[in-house]
Amino acid sequence: MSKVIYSAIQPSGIMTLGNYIGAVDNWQQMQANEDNKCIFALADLHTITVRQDPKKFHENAMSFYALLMAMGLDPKKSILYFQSHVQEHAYLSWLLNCYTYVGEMNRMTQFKDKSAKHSDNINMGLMDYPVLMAADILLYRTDEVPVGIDQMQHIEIARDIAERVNGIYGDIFTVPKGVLKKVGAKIMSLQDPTQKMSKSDPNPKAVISVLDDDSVIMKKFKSAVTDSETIIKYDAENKPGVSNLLTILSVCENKPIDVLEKEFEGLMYGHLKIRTGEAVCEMLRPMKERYNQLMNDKGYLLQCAKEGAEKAREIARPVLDKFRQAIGYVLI
Ligand code: AQP
Repeated sequence: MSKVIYSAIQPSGIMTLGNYIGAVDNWQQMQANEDNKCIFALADLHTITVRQDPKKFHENAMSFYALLMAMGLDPKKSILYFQSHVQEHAYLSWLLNCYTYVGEMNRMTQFKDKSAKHSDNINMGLMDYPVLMAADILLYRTDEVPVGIDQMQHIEIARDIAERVNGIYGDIFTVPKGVLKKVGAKIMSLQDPTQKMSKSDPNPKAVISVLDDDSVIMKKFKSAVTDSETIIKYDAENKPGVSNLLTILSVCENKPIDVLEKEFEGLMYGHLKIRTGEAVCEMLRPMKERYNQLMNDKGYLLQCAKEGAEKAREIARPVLDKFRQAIGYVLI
C-alpha cells in the first residue's frame, strides 16, 4: 500500500527561501520515494483570505505553478494542480464547517496574527482557513502532510475534525500526520531572526525570494542581523541570527550543523554570511533557469494543470460522496 502525501502552497506574494527549504524541498524528496503517492496543490482558494490585486494574483498563480515544477515537482510523478480547479474542496469545506466549533477557530495562532495584520479585513475566510485546509487534506485520504512548523496547529485541527467525523460515521477519513523537516522547518527573517521568514514581510531585506538575482541575495545575506558576540555556534534561543544562517547553510551544502561549526572555528560572522549567500545562489541557480524556460511555455503549464485537476478530482469525488452518503444526502 502506497502512502498518500499531500501539501499545498498559497500563490501569494513571492515564493521565499523559507517556503523552498521548509516545504517544497521536502515535497521533492518525498516524490523521489516510489512508495509515495504525492499530491501537491496551489492553494489559490486560501489566497483570497487576504485581499489580492487580480492581475498580480493571476500572474502569481502561473508563476508559482512553474516554480513548483522548476523545483523538481514532476506532473508525471505527482499530482500537481490548482485547488480552485477541483470544486470538491469548497464543497467538503462547507460540510466540515458543520463539524467544527467556532471556539476552535478562535484559538488559531495564524487567525490571531493575520487578524492583527489585516484589521480592516477580518473576513470569515480568514477564520475558516483551517477548515478549508482540513478539507484539502482529508479529501485525498492523506497519510502525511509535509509542512513548516507554522502549519502544525492547522494539521492538529484537521486531525481533530477527521476523528470527530469518524467517531460519528465510521471510517470516512484517514487521520493525517504532519511531517517536519529535521533541519529547516522554520527559516527565520534575515532582519528579525526571532520571526519566521514571511512572504508578506514589508521589509524586502528580511526575505529571500527564490527568484532574487545573485547580487541581491548576497546583499541581503551581508546585511543579515546576527548578534554582538563573535562565536559561530548553533543556539536558536540566544543566537537566533547565527543559528538561522547555519541552518540555511546546512541545508544548501547538505552538511550537519556541528560539522559547519567546526569549519567556522576562529572565523568571523562576515565569512558565514558570504558563504551562506553563495550557497543559496548556487542552490537556486538551476531552478531559476528551468523556471524561465517553463514561463515561456504557458500552454504546457496549463495542460499540466488541467491533467492534474482531473487526476485530483478522480480521487476526491468518491471520498466526498462517501461522506455525503454517510450524512444522509440523496446521491444521483
Ligand atoms: N519561514 C519558513 N520556514 C519554513 N517553512 C515555511 N513555510 C512558510 N514559511 C516558512 C511553509 O511553506 C508552506 C507554504 O506556506 P504558505 O503558502 O502557507 O505561506 P506562508 O509563506 O506561510 O505565507 P502566508 O501565509 O501567505 O503569509 P505570511 O507571510 O503572512 O505568513 C507551508 O508548509 C509553510 O509551513
